[in-house]
Amino acid sequence: MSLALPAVAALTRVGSGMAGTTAGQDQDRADSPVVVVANRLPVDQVTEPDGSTRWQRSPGGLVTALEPFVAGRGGAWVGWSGSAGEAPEPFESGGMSLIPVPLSEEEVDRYYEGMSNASLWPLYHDVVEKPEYHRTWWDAYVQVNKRFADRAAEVAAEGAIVWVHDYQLQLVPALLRQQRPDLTIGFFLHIPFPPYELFTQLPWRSAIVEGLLGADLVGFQRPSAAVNFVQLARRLHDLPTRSSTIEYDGRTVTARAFPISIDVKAFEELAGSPEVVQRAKEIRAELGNPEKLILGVDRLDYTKGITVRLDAFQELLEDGVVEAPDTVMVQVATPSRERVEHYVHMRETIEQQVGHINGVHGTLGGPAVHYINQSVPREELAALYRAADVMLVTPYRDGMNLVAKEYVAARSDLGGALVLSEFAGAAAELKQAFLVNPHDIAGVKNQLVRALRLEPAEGAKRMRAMRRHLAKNDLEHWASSFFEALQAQA
Ligand code: ADQ
Repeated sequence: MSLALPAVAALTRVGSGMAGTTAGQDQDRADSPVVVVANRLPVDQVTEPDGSTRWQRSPGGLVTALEPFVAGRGGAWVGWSGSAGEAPEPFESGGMSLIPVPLSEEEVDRYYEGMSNASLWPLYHDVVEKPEYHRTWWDAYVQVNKRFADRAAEVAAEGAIVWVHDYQLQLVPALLRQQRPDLTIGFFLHIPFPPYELFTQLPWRSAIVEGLLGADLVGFQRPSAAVNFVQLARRLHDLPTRSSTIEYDGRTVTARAFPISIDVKAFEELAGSPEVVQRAKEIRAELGNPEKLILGVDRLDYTKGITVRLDAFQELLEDGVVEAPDTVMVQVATPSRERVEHYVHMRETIEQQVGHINGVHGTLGGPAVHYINQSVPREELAALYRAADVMLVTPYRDGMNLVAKEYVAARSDLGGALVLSEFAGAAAELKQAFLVNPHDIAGVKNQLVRALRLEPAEGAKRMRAMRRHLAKNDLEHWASSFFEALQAQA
């Protein structure tokens, strides 16, 4: 990577001063020239068989993307460890200073599961489920955002670049700027940003907009989300705006799209390895060598439209257009947010639907839908992508959807077909997919049938075009273009 980030002047001090609760500015300021602020640290705590614990790098793509910009530059990452209670002392890992932020049990309930995942998440995803608004949740959100901002203010060097991530931390940019006007602050929203008409139902709408306006650069997944934000600043706060800038408090805030991606090369290599290709064959054999294999892979979330694809498949079975076990579906759904009520209900609905389809259309030892409510290793995921004839990605609304990109990256054999919701950010890029409106069940069925009957030559043409786009727009491109744009604001 050829970025001219601020030179690393000194090693980061990670000491008791930083672990303290006071901002400790000036005499106690640490000196990280680059600071990432995200809800979670880039490591997970694992417990060994002997009961001892250690930190392990999280498997997520975000860590891979940001590490080169943070590690080795004396950079720091501020985040929650994932467990309620006291936070561990700051520590070094992978060349970064990790600065844990504590969350109490009550804050996990109110800030994380409440305000973040039961208010903001559904509101920002087109109100697919009804958001709940509670003042106690909001108070906790403000309190926790303040804590994250305080930590970042403590570790950032004079004139440092700070990159804040996602909907859990939308107040951090302004709270940080209040303490540290010398910083260049970027914010990236991984999920959609709703239009004015939806956003304004939020009782604390002004505070959120002001929180985000604390940043110099606000990044979104899609251009339309950036437009929504600029419009909101104009209509709600009467601020002067241009197409992608907002004048606020004597500064110019830029709002732009930076579509996130995956480590395309790494995924392609994994999926093309002899072991994974062999495993793909085994998977098909284990499923009884069906003629057609349809695949869904998601975090178990109501935004992902898992019931849409089950409905479409069920109707095609009922119509006699497809037959099990010649055509089978595999749905892998990682358990997620299991303490939030909407998620408990959704899981029951999906399990009932799978049971119904298999009861009516399955045979002994030959179900029509294979449902796996587990997280699967990357190798197995890659093998599933290689084995699938049709990948069904049908979210009602999704910031990007990395599964769609992983599927395309995995298909270096140019096989397979992607059915993709037009409401996923990925649809703006993967234009050769079979695009669907997940609210239109007849349309989903039609496109699914087209994808199942796709001629190999036509499929290869579509796949090649999508792969060409991805090769140029990978995760490194995303991270470096955001950092470059942020530096230009400095
Ligand atoms: P998510 O909503 O979590 O991310 P997504 O982009 O699809 O959604 O990423 C999910 C990741 O989890 C993928 O890398 C996928 O491989 C993995 N995964 C899913 N199911 C799995 C399983 N059963 N086993 C193992 N791995 C599994 C949020 C936003 C998205 C946005 C990303 C990144 O909601 O819109 O694309 O952040 O910005």
